[in-house]
Amino acid sequence: MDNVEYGADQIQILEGLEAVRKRPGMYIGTTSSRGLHHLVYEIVDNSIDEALAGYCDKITVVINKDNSVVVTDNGRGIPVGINHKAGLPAVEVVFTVLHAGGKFGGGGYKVSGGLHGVGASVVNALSDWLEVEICTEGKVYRQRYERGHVCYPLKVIGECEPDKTGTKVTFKPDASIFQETVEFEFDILKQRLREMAFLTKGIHIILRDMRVEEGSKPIEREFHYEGGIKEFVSYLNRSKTPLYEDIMYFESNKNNVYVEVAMQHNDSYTESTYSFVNNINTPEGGTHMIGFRNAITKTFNDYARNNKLLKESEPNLTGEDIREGLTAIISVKIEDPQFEGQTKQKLGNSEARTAVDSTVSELLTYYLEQNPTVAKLICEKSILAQRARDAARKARDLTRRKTALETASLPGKLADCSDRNPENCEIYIVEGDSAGGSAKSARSRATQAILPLRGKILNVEKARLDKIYANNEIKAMITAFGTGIHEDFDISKLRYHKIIIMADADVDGAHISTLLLTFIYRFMPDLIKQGYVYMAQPPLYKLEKNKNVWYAYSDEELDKIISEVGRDQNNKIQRYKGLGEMDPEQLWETTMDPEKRILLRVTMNEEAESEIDLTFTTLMGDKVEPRREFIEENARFVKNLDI
Ligand code: TSJ
Repeated sequence: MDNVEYGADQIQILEGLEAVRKRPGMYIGTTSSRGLHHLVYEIVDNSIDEALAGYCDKITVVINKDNSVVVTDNGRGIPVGINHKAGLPAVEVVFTVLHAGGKFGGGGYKVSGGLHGVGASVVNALSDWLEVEICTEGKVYRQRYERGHVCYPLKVIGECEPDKTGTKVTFKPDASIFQETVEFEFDILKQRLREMAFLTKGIHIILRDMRVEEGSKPIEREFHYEGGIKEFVSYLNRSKTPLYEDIMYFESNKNNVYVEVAMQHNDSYTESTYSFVNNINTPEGGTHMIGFRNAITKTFNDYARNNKLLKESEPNLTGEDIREGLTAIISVKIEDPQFEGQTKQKLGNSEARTAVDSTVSELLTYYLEQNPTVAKLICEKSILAQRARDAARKARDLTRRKTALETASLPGKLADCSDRNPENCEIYIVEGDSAGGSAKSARSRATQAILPLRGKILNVEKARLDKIYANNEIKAMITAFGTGIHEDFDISKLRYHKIIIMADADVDGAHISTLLLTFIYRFMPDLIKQGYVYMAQPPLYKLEKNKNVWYAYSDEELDKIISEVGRDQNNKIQRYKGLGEMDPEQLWETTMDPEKRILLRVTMNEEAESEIDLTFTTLMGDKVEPRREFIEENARFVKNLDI
């Protein structure tokens, strides 16, 4: 490297990037896999900015065999002219000066969020090497950096067609910084790039994975949504039944705030609203979300009153009533986003609230006037929700009063354990009476409680609250766990530190597990987030030979055991069709004995919370096709624990 002369400015530059390498966490949050993937988003954000400025409609992301990544766009190309303040080509400033972002070259401002507002220089500092190539005015320029250091001054390496322009950045993350992993995951990049494509209508984003066997074709996905967030809503509702065909779409651009909202109700009872600021998800919402909620509550109430859908004597619809079954995307783009709250994820800018509120109020009022059939459908659904909420409140008041009166009102079916220290205790949720019976006699009474559930488990995504609260299985779980639900949830009251779902190792069992997980996720998500929920792993096969017994938990394992003991007539292989086929002793030995069992902890990827949300929703929808997708992808959210 280093055939450049160093003046005071350059020394400062190097100190800046050295600081990034010393404390990478300060700049990218984490050096885990998540931080690694953020490097790609940061680079792609720059191309998205170019697209938002109107000069770019194609971005290609390639994962190379060596896990370096190439991001190419067909924008104007990072400016190569000398930046007078730094006395260096603008592109070199972009890559070597901290916080330079996209502000160089004049004109457009940086609207996309980037990672914590830092830019390409951070990616450069954290890369083993990085190369940038720019096509502009018939020439191809190149510069290379190693761990942030310039290898040679920007140079022309060839020619290109005179009207072709664009930027190509290749970088290889530094393994000494990303010590956990430097391997990119196709699915993680896919998820975020798809989201970026939804949020930037018209853009083509291509993701290509070259890490395939010699001779096979690379894996490639292209994301392109002419309808932008409107198509995002249609994607989120893909396995649901929409209440009406239209997807409402409202857009405005005033006072330096660009607002886009898309929404459609489905026939379910849960709300899925996702908000974004400068293409960054804001799971905790903020002013833009508040503006949206205000607007729809006010607008629908006005409409319902004006059109006599709500009688004068009846109370207003609440926001919750109106948002029942609503899928919505709120996307704002503002120049200087302020984030608040503990995790700095909540938008604070008040101009975002007024912009979203006025845009949605105005355009939704107009839409409802133009589309009375849709308006009526939504109002009627909201009124039903209002009634159900009322009934649910009464039912809930009843259960609350009950628990206050008789503290020990544990469900009759529960075979509780004797130990009173929750840390030692576990509860097995078992489907069916016969398996429940075996589990009861097999268990270790001191620490293992058994709750057998009968019949079909209610799908909480397809039932209203009043019905959910009336369901015996659900009531039994709520009282057994002890924590309460929703806003009453109190983890310190948890009665068992392991909640173990034990279901048959077949499709029905998987379905029951999912129903149970969906219930827990929707009503007490912290149980999952804090790692208290597990799945038992019953064996699939029993192999007996010469008085010896082996259990196999997968086909591969069975094959392995057979190859070890020899394949002959003495092998007696039994395939378990369900837990009920095991006697208590076998059930204990294979599935319940803490010394021998396999438990899977149910985890969720915090950053992909919305994705999990989708995954659960997908499975529970009524259309068949996406369900398979869930079962395959679900395996990723379940992590191996014991053994
Ligand atoms: F992050 C990055 F800097 F490394 C990067 C920037 C990476 C990639 C793949 C693309 C880009 C990028 C930057 N694409 N397009 C641009 N555009 C500009 O930097 C640019 C071009 C012209 C003008 C102008 O005012 O003429 C202004 C800007 C910001």
